[in-house]
Amino acid sequence: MEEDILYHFNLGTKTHDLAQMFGDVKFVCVGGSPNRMRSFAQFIHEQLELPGNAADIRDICEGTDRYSMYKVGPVLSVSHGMGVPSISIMLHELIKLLYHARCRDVIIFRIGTSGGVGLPAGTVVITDKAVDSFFRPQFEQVVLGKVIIRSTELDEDVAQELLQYSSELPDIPSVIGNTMCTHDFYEGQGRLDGALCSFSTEEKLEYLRKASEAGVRNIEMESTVFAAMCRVCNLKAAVVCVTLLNRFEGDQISTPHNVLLEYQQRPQCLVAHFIKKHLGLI
Ligand code: R2B
Ligand code: URA
Repeated sequence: MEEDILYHFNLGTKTHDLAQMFGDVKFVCVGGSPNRMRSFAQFIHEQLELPGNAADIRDICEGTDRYSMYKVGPVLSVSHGMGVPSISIMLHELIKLLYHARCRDVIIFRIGTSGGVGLPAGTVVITDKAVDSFFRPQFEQVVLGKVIIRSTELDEDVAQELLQYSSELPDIPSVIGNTMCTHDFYEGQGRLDGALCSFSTEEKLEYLRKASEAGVRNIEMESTVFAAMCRVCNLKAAVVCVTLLNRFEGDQISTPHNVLLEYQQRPQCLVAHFIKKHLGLI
């Protein structure tokens, strides 16, 4: 293409020097909420002891309200919204951005929240395989009216390394397990508390038991397409999500706000530790 417009980022190859802006990126962290990804960028700024004021970090995508993007040294922090369609649009443009910027040896992390399957709230799940609602390690994409199936295996070494680092940090209980990705937060995740509910409590628990038997430790809404797209594009990828509740015990997120905030910092601390290790800072 003579010009590539990354429409949802409000960036383009003719309007921006992407190699100059992003050429030194080595780590990309993506997560659902724009505010959380801003806090993460500020946290990384402090952790890497970079010059300047962390509070002054600018949203590179301020020209659009679809996604937010912050760059701190070699780390790019990008929001992706909720659900497969939202993250997949973002990933198309992010992967093209990394290509245009001629980035090499990038590791990408999704840091997020999830519902736990038989784990206490606050546990960090490092994803082994991302599975769909039938517990299959695959992502189905409809292309030109036909279903294309892509594998959702993630980088095993990065996952093991993250697990090792979690044991070096206080208060980050972590496990490696499968992550189920659904297309809905309510019925799609077996919740009884949505506006619609077509099943009984017993049926819900039976489904969660089957998920658990298939190695599923948590449920969220983006991991399969994230894993599939990164794999096809040869990007080393990991998914690190904290559980906000144990779904065998309930559906509502009733944990106090300050506790939820602390939980959400756990994947951030773990990934920051990984980055610092890789940069030789610790
Ligand atoms: C986790 O949390 C969000 C739903 O509350 C969704 O984006 C996800 O994967
Ligand atoms: N995010 C989800 O997708 N599910 C939960 O239960 C909690 C957070």
